[in-house]
This record gives sequence, C-alpha cells and structure tokens, in this order.
Amino acid sequence: MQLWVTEYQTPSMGLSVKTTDMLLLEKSEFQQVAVVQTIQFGKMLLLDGIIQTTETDEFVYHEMITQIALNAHPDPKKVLIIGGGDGGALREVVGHPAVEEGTMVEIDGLVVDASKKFFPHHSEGFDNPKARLIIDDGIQYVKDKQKAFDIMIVDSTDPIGPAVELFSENFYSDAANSLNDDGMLVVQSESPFFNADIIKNVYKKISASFPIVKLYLANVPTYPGGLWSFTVGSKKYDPAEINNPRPKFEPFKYYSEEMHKSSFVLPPFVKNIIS
Ligand code: AG3
Repeated sequence: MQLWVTEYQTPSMGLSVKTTDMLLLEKSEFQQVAVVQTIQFGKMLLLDGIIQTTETDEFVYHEMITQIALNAHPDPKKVLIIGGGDGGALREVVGHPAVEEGTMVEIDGLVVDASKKFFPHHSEGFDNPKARLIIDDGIQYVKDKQKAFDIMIVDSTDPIGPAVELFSENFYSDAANSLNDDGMLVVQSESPFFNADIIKNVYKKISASFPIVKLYLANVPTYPGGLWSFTVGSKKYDPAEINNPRPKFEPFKYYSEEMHKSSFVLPPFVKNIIS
C-alpha cells in the first residue's frame, strides 16, 4: 500500500511524505487535526493539511523558539506561550531551571489531546508542576494582562484563519503591555524563501512596540524552504547575547552557546528583507 501525504507549501510546490498509517483524522471547532505515521520523520501532526511538527525534527524548532529568549533573559520566571498545542515549546520552557511558571494558552483542546496521545516526548511538559494549561483564545487572554510575564512565545500556525490576528500590530502592542519592563516576545515568522512579505511585516509591526527587534534562523526540514525565521522583540536586553548562562548546554540537540550567537548571523538576502 502506498499512502502519501503532501503539504502544498506554495501553490506550485509540495512536500510529500510516505506514510504507513493514519492515526487520527478529526475535525475540531477550529480545524482538521491529523496525525500520520511517516517513514522519514516518525509521527507527524498536520492542521488543515499544514505540517506542524514531527517526532524527529521537532527539537530544532522547539529548542530555538524557546531557548534563545530563555537564555538571553537574565531571570525568566514567568513565561507565556500562545498556541503551541503540541506542548513542545512548553516542555522546553518548564525544563529551564529559572522558570517558575510556564503558562500555555491554546485555542484548540483537540490538539493538546492528540499530542498527549501520540507525541509523548512533545507532551511531557504538561505533567510538570510548573506548567499551566489554558484552553482559550490567546488574543483575548493577553488583552488585559499588565507586566505579568518575562517572556512571551507565540508558537502559531501560518497566518491563515484564526492565526491572522497573531501577526497584527494590535496583538504585538498587547503583548508588550503584558510583559515586564525587561520582557521579550518571540514569534515564529515563517520562511525567508517563500514568505519574505510576512517577515518584513512582522519585523515592522514588532518594531512599533519594542525598542530592540532581531531576526534569527534555524533549519527545520519539514517547513517550507527548510530555513525558518523567528523574530524577537525585546524591551531591554539584546536577544543575541547570553545573559543567563547555564552550567552546560548538553541536553540540547540544536541549541548551544555557539548556535545562539550564530543564529543571528543573517545571509544578505535575509538582511535585505528586514532593512
Ligand atoms: N508552528 C507552525 C509553524 C509553521 C509551519 N508552516 C508550514 N508547514 N507551512 C508549529 C507548531 C509546533 N509547536
């Protein structure tokens, strides 16, 4: 039997993976949630046909969306994650020794349930006593928060449907208000090869609410183009500097002190996008 799953990353290009099993296919109030067993990447989670995470390459994205800010901030006690239903980002956050509370606000409870069932490593953070899970709309959640967090991480889907607002200037301004005076916001900001317009807009909009804005990169093989961008807005500290060094960086598979520094080194075509 041949069962292939394709994400159309652009209207004229797709990434196809051969699968051996369809483990879940269910419609929630918000989207179609699918989990497939792939040969190349282990289990894979798709939302409305868009690849979100896989067992074998998730470490790149989840370490890099969290560890940069966690180690650039000198004392990250309270961390908020918007989205990130699979729990991969939460696992990294609650694993950091300085963090006292990691709150995750995910709109779709079905994604959390699917992860708990099929992605044991992603979801192990849900059981950590530092973790707090809220199933709700993250956009509404941040609106009335004032200086409540040290770091906010936006682990969203692509800017389609309910996620569109998460890429807006209003949301970034609410995010800034909900952060302490030395707070940092990290967002996933899509592919430099295929989404230059999104990166440009995110950079401009975050700059309206944060004095320091920087872009960094990581390689995620299952995302469009393989090269992925993250944008940080910071109120005080340079996100490219490590201000909270850990004794060692061994538990990581992608993040290290050297990777922290080098991820902010941008090729000219990416520098051009944000200049
Ligand atoms: N967040 C989604 C990244 C966007 C992927 N885009 C795509 N495949 N077109 C991932 C959630 C992981 N916790």
